[in-house]
Amino acid sequence: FLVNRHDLGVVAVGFSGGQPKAGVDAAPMALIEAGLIQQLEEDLELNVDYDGQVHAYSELIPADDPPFRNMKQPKFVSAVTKEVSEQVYSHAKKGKMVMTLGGDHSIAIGTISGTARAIRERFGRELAVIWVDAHADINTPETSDSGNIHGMPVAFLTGLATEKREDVFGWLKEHHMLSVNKLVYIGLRDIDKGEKKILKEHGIKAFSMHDIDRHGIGKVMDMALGWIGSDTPIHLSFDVDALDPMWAPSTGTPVRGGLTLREGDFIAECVAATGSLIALDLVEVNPSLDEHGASDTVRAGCSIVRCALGDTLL
Ligand code: NNH
Ligand code: MN
Ligand code: MN
Ligand code: MN
Repeated sequence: FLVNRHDLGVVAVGFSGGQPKAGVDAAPMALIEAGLIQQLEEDLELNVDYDGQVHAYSELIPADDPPFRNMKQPKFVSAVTKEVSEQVYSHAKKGKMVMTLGGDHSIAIGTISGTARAIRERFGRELAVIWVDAHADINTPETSDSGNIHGMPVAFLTGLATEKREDVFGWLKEHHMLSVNKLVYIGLRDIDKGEKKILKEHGIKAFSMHDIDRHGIGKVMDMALGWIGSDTPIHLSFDVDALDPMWAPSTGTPVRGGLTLREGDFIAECVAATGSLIALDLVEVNPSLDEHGASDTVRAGCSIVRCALGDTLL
Protein backbone atom coordinates (compact mmCIF):
# COMPACT_ATOMS: atom_id res chain seq x y z
CA PHE A 1 0.00 0.00 0.00
CA LEU A 2 2.88 2.36 0.73
CA VAL A 3 5.00 1.54 -2.32
CA ASN A 4 4.62 -0.52 -5.45
CA ARG A 5 6.51 -3.50 -4.11
CA HIS A 6 7.61 -4.58 -7.56
CA ASP A 7 9.10 -1.21 -8.55
CA LEU A 8 12.58 -0.81 -7.15
CA GLY A 9 14.79 2.28 -7.49
CA VAL A 10 18.48 1.53 -7.00
CA VAL A 11 21.14 4.04 -5.96
CA ALA A 12 24.77 2.88 -5.99
CA VAL A 13 26.88 5.05 -3.72
CA GLY A 14 30.63 4.50 -4.11
CA PHE A 15 31.58 6.60 -1.12
CA SER A 16 34.12 6.03 1.65
CA GLY A 17 34.55 9.55 3.08
CA GLY A 18 32.72 8.88 6.36
CA GLN A 19 35.58 6.70 7.60
CA PRO A 20 39.30 6.28 6.93
CA LYS A 21 39.60 2.93 5.07
CA ALA A 22 39.66 2.80 1.28
CA GLY A 23 37.73 0.10 -0.53
CA VAL A 24 34.18 0.44 0.84
CA ASP A 25 33.47 2.57 -2.24
CA ALA A 26 33.99 -0.56 -4.40
CA ALA A 27 31.15 -2.48 -2.72
CA PRO A 28 28.30 -1.51 -5.09
CA MET A 29 30.27 -2.79 -8.08
CA ALA A 30 31.22 -5.99 -6.24
CA LEU A 31 27.58 -6.62 -5.27
CA ILE A 32 26.34 -5.91 -8.79
CA GLU A 33 29.07 -8.04 -10.39
CA ALA A 34 28.03 -10.87 -8.06
CA GLY A 35 24.66 -10.72 -9.82
CA LEU A 36 22.53 -8.85 -7.30
CA ILE A 37 20.49 -6.74 -9.72
CA GLN A 38 20.06 -9.64 -12.10
CA GLN A 39 18.77 -11.82 -9.24
CA LEU A 40 16.26 -9.14 -8.25
CA GLU A 41 15.00 -8.84 -11.82
CA GLU A 42 14.95 -12.51 -12.73
CA ASP A 43 14.29 -14.38 -9.48
CA LEU A 44 12.18 -11.81 -7.63
CA GLU A 45 10.64 -10.33 -10.81
CA LEU A 46 11.19 -6.73 -9.75
CA ASN A 47 11.17 -3.81 -12.19
CA VAL A 48 14.53 -2.28 -11.38
CA ASP A 49 15.13 1.41 -12.08
CA TYR A 50 18.93 1.80 -11.95
CA ASP A 51 20.93 4.45 -13.81
CA GLY A 52 23.74 1.95 -14.35
CA GLN A 53 26.31 4.05 -12.50
CA VAL A 54 28.20 3.74 -9.29
CA HIS A 55 28.28 7.38 -8.18
CA ALA A 56 31.63 8.57 -6.88
CA TYR A 57 30.58 12.22 -6.37
CA SER A 58 34.08 13.40 -7.26
CA GLU A 59 32.57 16.65 -8.56
CA LEU A 60 31.58 17.36 -4.95
CA ILE A 61 35.10 17.15 -3.48
CA PRO A 62 35.73 20.50 -1.78
CA ALA A 63 38.94 22.40 -2.45
CA ASP A 64 39.54 22.58 1.23
CA ASP A 65 37.88 20.45 3.93
CA PRO A 66 39.48 20.83 7.36
CA PRO A 67 38.01 19.10 10.41
CA PHE A 68 35.12 21.04 11.94
CA ARG A 69 33.68 20.34 15.41
CA ASN A 70 35.88 17.22 15.41
CA MET A 71 34.27 15.88 12.20
CA LYS A 72 36.57 14.58 9.45
CA GLN A 73 35.79 15.65 5.86
CA PRO A 74 32.65 17.48 7.01
CA LYS A 75 31.98 19.38 3.79
CA PHE A 76 32.48 16.39 1.49
CA VAL A 77 30.27 14.06 3.55
CA SER A 78 27.63 16.79 3.83
CA ALA A 79 27.62 17.45 0.07
CA VAL A 80 27.48 13.76 -0.86
CA THR A 81 24.71 12.92 1.59
CA LYS A 82 22.70 15.91 0.38
CA GLU A 83 22.96 14.59 -3.17
CA VAL A 84 22.09 11.02 -2.07
CA SER A 85 19.06 12.46 -0.27
CA GLU A 86 17.81 13.94 -3.57
CA GLN A 87 18.48 10.69 -5.46
CA VAL A 88 16.58 8.57 -2.92
CA TYR A 89 13.77 11.13 -2.65
CA SER A 90 13.24 11.16 -6.41
CA HIS A 91 12.64 7.38 -6.45
CA ALA A 92 10.55 7.40 -3.27
CA LYS A 93 8.24 10.22 -4.38
CA LYS A 94 7.26 8.12 -7.40
CA GLY A 95 6.11 5.35 -5.07
CA LYS A 96 9.07 3.08 -5.69
CA MET A 97 10.81 0.99 -3.08
CA VAL A 98 14.40 2.29 -2.81
CA MET A 99 17.57 0.25 -2.36
CA THR A 100 20.85 2.05 -1.70
CA LEU A 101 24.14 0.18 -1.93
CA GLY A 102 26.96 1.81 0.03
CA GLY A 103 29.48 2.95 0.75
CA ASP A 104 30.06 3.62 4.40
CA HIS A 105 27.17 4.22 6.82
CA SER A 106 27.43 8.02 6.70
CA ILE A 107 25.37 7.76 3.52
CA ALA A 108 22.31 6.94 5.65
CA ILE A 109 22.12 10.68 6.39
CA GLY A 110 21.16 10.92 2.72
CA THR A 111 19.01 7.83 2.34
CA ILE A 112 16.85 8.25 5.43
CA SER A 113 16.42 12.01 5.00
CA GLY A 114 15.26 11.29 1.45
CA THR A 115 12.67 8.68 2.41
CA ALA A 116 11.50 10.59 5.50
CA ARG A 117 10.73 13.60 3.30
CA ALA A 118 8.95 11.54 0.63
CA ILE A 119 6.81 9.66 3.18
CA ARG A 120 5.81 12.93 4.85
CA GLU A 121 4.83 14.49 1.54
CA ARG A 122 2.98 11.46 0.17
CA PHE A 123 1.18 10.24 3.28
CA GLY A 124 1.71 12.84 6.00
CA ARG A 125 3.30 10.01 7.95
CA GLU A 126 6.44 9.55 10.00
CA LEU A 127 9.04 7.00 9.09
CA ALA A 128 10.34 4.21 11.33
CA VAL A 129 13.95 3.05 11.02
CA ILE A 130 15.35 -0.38 11.86
CA TRP A 131 19.13 0.02 12.24
CA VAL A 132 20.93 -3.33 12.14
CA ASP A 133 24.53 -2.83 13.22
CA ALA A 134 27.21 -3.81 15.73
CA HIS A 135 27.41 -0.05 16.43
CA ALA A 136 24.79 2.57 17.29
CA ASP A 137 26.18 5.31 14.99
CA ILE A 138 24.59 7.91 17.27
CA ASN A 139 27.68 9.86 18.31
CA THR A 140 27.41 13.62 18.15
CA PRO A 141 30.49 15.40 16.84
CA GLU A 142 31.33 16.09 20.49
CA THR A 143 30.92 12.53 21.84
CA SER A 144 32.82 10.89 18.96
CA ASP A 145 36.35 9.72 19.70
CA SER A 146 37.16 9.00 16.06
CA GLY A 147 35.67 12.04 14.32
CA ASN A 148 34.45 9.62 11.61
CA ILE A 149 31.04 10.69 10.41
CA HIS A 150 29.89 7.09 9.76
CA GLY A 151 29.62 6.88 13.57
CA MET A 152 27.24 9.90 13.65
CA PRO A 153 24.41 9.52 11.09
CA VAL A 154 21.66 8.70 13.61
CA ALA A 155 22.53 11.77 15.71
CA PHE A 156 22.05 14.07 12.71
CA LEU A 157 18.91 12.27 11.49
CA THR A 158 17.18 12.55 14.88
CA GLY A 159 18.24 16.14 15.52
CA LEU A 160 20.40 15.14 18.52
CA ALA A 161 23.24 16.73 16.58
CA THR A 162 22.58 19.93 14.65
CA GLU A 163 24.71 22.42 12.78
CA LYS A 164 23.68 25.75 11.28
CA ARG A 165 26.36 25.79 8.59
CA GLU A 166 24.55 24.88 5.39
CA ASP A 167 27.67 23.15 4.01
CA VAL A 168 27.98 20.96 7.14
CA PHE A 169 24.54 19.29 7.38
CA GLY A 170 22.70 22.60 7.87
CA TRP A 171 20.67 21.52 4.82
CA LEU A 172 18.95 18.89 7.01
CA LYS A 173 15.51 20.30 7.86
CA GLU A 174 12.65 19.08 10.04
CA HIS A 175 11.02 17.21 7.15
CA HIS A 176 14.15 15.10 6.66
CA MET A 177 14.18 13.87 10.24
CA LEU A 178 13.10 10.98 12.34
CA SER A 179 11.93 10.93 15.95
CA VAL A 180 13.96 8.90 18.43
CA ASN A 181 10.94 6.79 19.38
CA LYS A 182 10.60 5.58 15.78
CA LEU A 183 14.09 4.11 15.82
CA VAL A 184 14.92 0.49 16.70
CA TYR A 185 18.39 -1.06 16.85
CA ILE A 186 19.22 -4.74 16.39
CA GLY A 187 22.61 -6.43 16.83
CA LEU A 188 24.44 -3.87 18.97
CA ARG A 189 27.63 -4.95 20.72
CA ASP A 190 30.18 -2.11 20.47
CA ILE A 191 28.75 1.13 21.84
CA ASP A 192 30.82 4.14 22.87
CA LYS A 193 30.42 5.63 26.32
CA GLY A 194 28.75 8.81 25.08
CA GLU A 195 26.40 6.74 22.94
CA LYS A 196 25.25 4.64 25.91
CA LYS A 197 24.32 7.84 27.69
CA ILE A 198 22.36 9.08 24.66
CA LEU A 199 20.49 5.76 24.28
CA LYS A 200 19.54 5.78 27.97
CA GLU A 201 18.56 9.44 28.21
CA HIS A 202 16.26 9.24 25.21
CA GLY A 203 14.84 5.79 25.97
CA ILE A 204 15.83 4.52 22.53
CA LYS A 205 14.69 0.98 21.74
CA ALA A 206 17.71 -1.26 21.26
CA PHE A 207 18.11 -5.02 21.00
CA SER A 208 21.73 -5.95 21.66
CA MET A 209 23.39 -9.31 21.05
CA HIS A 210 22.64 -10.00 24.72
CA ASP A 211 18.92 -9.65 24.03
CA ILE A 212 19.21 -11.94 21.01
CA ASP A 213 21.00 -14.55 23.16
CA ARG A 214 18.35 -14.29 25.86
CA HIS A 215 15.17 -14.27 23.77
CA GLY A 216 16.20 -15.62 20.38
CA ILE A 217 15.95 -13.68 17.16
CA GLY A 218 12.28 -14.66 16.62
CA LYS A 219 11.09 -13.02 19.82
CA VAL A 220 13.40 -10.03 19.27
CA MET A 221 11.84 -9.40 15.85
CA ASP A 222 8.33 -9.63 17.34
CA MET A 223 9.32 -7.05 19.95
CA ALA A 224 11.10 -4.79 17.47
CA LEU A 225 8.18 -4.77 15.02
CA GLY A 226 5.71 -4.47 17.91
CA TRP A 227 7.48 -1.31 19.05
CA ILE A 228 7.15 0.21 15.59
CA GLY A 229 3.51 -0.83 15.21
CA SER A 230 1.79 -2.11 12.09
CA ASP A 231 1.20 0.09 9.05
CA THR A 232 4.18 2.31 9.80
CA PRO A 233 6.52 2.74 6.83
CA ILE A 234 9.90 1.15 7.57
CA HIS A 235 13.38 2.04 6.32
CA LEU A 236 15.84 -0.80 7.00
CA SER A 237 19.46 0.33 7.30
CA PHE A 238 21.66 -2.76 7.38
CA ASP A 239 25.36 -2.44 8.27
CA VAL A 240 27.01 -5.70 7.23
CA ASP A 241 29.20 -5.56 10.36
CA ALA A 242 26.10 -6.61 12.33
CA LEU A 243 26.92 -10.10 11.06
CA ASP A 244 29.65 -11.99 12.85
CA PRO A 245 33.04 -11.62 11.13
CA MET A 246 32.89 -15.39 10.58
CA TRP A 247 30.25 -14.65 7.91
CA ALA A 248 31.17 -11.11 6.94
CA PRO A 249 34.87 -10.45 7.53
CA SER A 250 35.28 -7.82 4.80
CA THR A 251 34.20 -4.72 6.66
CA GLY A 252 36.06 -1.80 8.20
CA THR A 253 35.31 -2.37 11.89
CA PRO A 254 34.48 -6.05 12.47
CA VAL A 255 33.32 -6.99 15.97
CA ARG A 256 33.19 -10.61 17.08
CA GLY A 257 30.10 -12.11 18.69
CA GLY A 258 27.66 -11.02 16.02
CA LEU A 259 24.66 -12.30 14.10
CA THR A 260 24.78 -15.54 12.16
CA LEU A 261 24.07 -15.49 8.45
CA ARG A 262 20.59 -16.92 9.10
CA GLU A 263 19.81 -14.39 11.84
CA GLY A 264 20.70 -11.60 9.39
CA ASP A 265 18.50 -13.07 6.69
CA PHE A 266 15.73 -13.71 9.24
CA ILE A 267 15.68 -10.04 10.26
CA ALA A 268 15.31 -9.06 6.60
CA GLU A 269 12.60 -11.71 6.02
CA CYS A 270 10.58 -10.48 9.01
CA VAL A 271 10.77 -6.89 7.81
CA ALA A 272 9.72 -7.99 4.31
CA ALA A 273 6.76 -9.90 5.77
CA THR A 274 5.34 -6.72 7.36
CA GLY A 275 4.62 -5.32 3.89
CA SER A 276 5.70 -1.93 5.27
CA LEU A 277 9.26 -1.80 3.99
CA ILE A 278 9.80 1.26 1.82
CA ALA A 279 13.60 1.45 1.63
CA LEU A 280 16.72 -0.53 2.33
CA ASP A 281 20.42 0.36 2.71
CA LEU A 282 23.24 -2.15 2.60
CA VAL A 283 26.48 -0.58 3.81
CA GLU A 284 30.05 -1.14 4.99
CA VAL A 285 30.94 -4.06 2.72
CA ASN A 286 34.64 -3.50 1.97
CA PRO A 287 35.83 -5.87 -0.75
CA SER A 288 39.47 -4.88 -0.27
CA LEU A 289 39.60 -6.16 3.32
CA ASP A 290 40.28 -9.79 4.22
CA GLU A 291 43.01 -11.98 2.85
CA HIS A 292 40.61 -14.61 1.51
CA GLY A 293 38.84 -12.16 -0.75
CA ALA A 294 35.45 -10.72 -0.06
CA SER A 295 33.19 -13.26 -1.72
CA ASP A 296 31.62 -14.45 1.56
CA THR A 297 30.77 -10.91 2.64
CA VAL A 298 29.44 -9.98 -0.80
CA ARG A 299 27.30 -13.12 -0.91
CA ALA A 300 25.98 -12.41 2.59
CA GLY A 301 25.06 -8.89 1.48
CA CYS A 302 23.25 -10.15 -1.61
CA SER A 303 21.33 -12.64 0.50
CA ILE A 304 20.16 -10.02 3.00
CA VAL A 305 18.94 -7.81 0.17
CA ARG A 306 17.04 -10.66 -1.51
CA CYS A 307 15.39 -11.58 1.80
CA ALA A 308 14.38 -7.96 2.48
CA LEU A 309 12.89 -7.64 -0.99
CA GLY A 310 10.64 -10.63 -0.54
CA ASP A 311 12.57 -13.79 -1.35
CA THR A 312 11.09 -16.61 0.75
CA LEU A 313 12.48 -20.03 1.52
CA LEU A 314 9.38 -21.92 0.37
N1 NNH B 1 31.51 4.07 17.30
C1 NNH B 1 32.68 4.22 16.48
C2 NNH B 1 32.81 5.63 15.94
O1 NNH B 1 31.96 6.43 16.16
C3 NNH B 1 32.71 3.19 15.38
C4 NNH B 1 31.67 3.30 14.31
N2 NNH B 1 31.94 2.34 13.28
C5 NNH B 1 31.03 1.70 12.52
N3 NNH B 1 29.73 1.98 12.72
N4 NNH B 1 31.34 0.86 11.70
O2 NNH B 1 28.74 1.21 12.20
O3 NNH B 1 33.78 5.95 15.29
MN1 MN C 1 27.01 1.48 10.88
MN1 MN D 1 28.86 -0.90 12.28
MN1 MN E 1 40.03 -14.25 6.75
